[in-house]
Amino acid sequence: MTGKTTLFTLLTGIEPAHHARNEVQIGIAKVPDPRLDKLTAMYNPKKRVPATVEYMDIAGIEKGEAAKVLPIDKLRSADALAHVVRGFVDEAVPHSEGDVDPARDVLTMETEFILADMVVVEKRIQKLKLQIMKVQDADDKKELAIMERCLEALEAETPLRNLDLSEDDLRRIRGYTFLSLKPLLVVVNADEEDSGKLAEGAAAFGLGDLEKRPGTHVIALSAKIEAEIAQLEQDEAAEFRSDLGIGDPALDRSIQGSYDLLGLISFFTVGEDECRAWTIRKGTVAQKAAGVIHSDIERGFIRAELVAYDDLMAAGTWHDCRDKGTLRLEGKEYVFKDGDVVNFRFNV
Ligand SMILES: Nc1nc2c(ncn2[C@@H]2O[C@H](COP(=O)(O)OP(=O)(O)OP(=O)(O)O)[C@@H](O)[C@H]2O)c(=O)[nH]1
Ligand SMILES: [Mg+2]
Repeated sequence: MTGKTTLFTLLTGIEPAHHARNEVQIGIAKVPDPRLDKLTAMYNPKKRVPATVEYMDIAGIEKGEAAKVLPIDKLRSADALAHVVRGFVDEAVPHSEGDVDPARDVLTMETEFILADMVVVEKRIQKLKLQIMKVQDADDKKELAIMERCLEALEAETPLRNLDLSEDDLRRIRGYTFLSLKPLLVVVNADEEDSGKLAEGAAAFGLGDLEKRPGTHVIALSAKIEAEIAQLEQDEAAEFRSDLGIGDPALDRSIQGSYDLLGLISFFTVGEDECRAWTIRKGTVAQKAAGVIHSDIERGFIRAELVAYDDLMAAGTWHDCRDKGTLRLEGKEYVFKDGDVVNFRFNV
């Protein structure tokens, strides 16, 4: 027990149901975004709609029993994994390894993911070899080469996300939903006593090296303290934080960390009815971004009328952006940037 459900409840507001140990709980967290707060203050809309991230809460495993209880299929369906590791000492809460050692526990879980991936890779390699003996197919050969690279990495206990795979390689193996390829958020659930170390982050908990790996992000927090803070009014909470020397809200950082790891960015729509953050992947072009709002807007796309968030703040109003020339008209191939404030022109 590391505090996964405690954290899940804090992030999503869903109280721990009395579900069976193997059942998976799903919940939605609102992505905190100070920019949306500013836009809401500017437009005073009837509705404020933040971006969201969906979390799944699963039961923890004991060492070596992963295949028995880890719901691998559920994990495979996720876009990223969050591993909550035990950093707090509490005799009353059982720990599968007996003592507290975040670095060891991260490795234990990683080994489970690597073993699960290895099974899939080995099967696939066998099948590909047989197929290639029958028919010399270029795509099969390419996939075999990638799979062999993957196997070599896994045998060296290296997670697949550490490999420098090309876009084309990734496309070819996407369907296998490898666990060790998924972006990983490690959350150290630290002891209340260590609140002074939280601001230092990963290094203070022996996870400094992990933080440097590709697709990996480490956050340290105390679920217990966060649960106490969640009961407080905003002013009190801020005071409590500064007394304990804890920086910005850890839950906000967890959600933002998830969002970044997933390669997601936000664009905004604004107006008197609604100010809203919309979620797209980095690299999404204007016409596709329009489709996130409605398929009609994508189909009938004419232009995106937009301004960068900072420019809108600097100018003060949409109208002033037009005067200053920071308001632009972009076509369907324009690549959206994080924080673009947009009004789509479309025709259906
Ligand atoms: N002292 C202390 N106790 C905590 C902390 N976080 C969670 N707990 C306690 O640890 C116990 C287990 O917490 P859960 O959140 O249910 O742990 P879990 O990881 O979901 O456990 P499993 O689902 O069984 O794997 C509860 O009694 C919590 O109150 C913490 O930061 N400090
Ligand atoms: Mg739980």
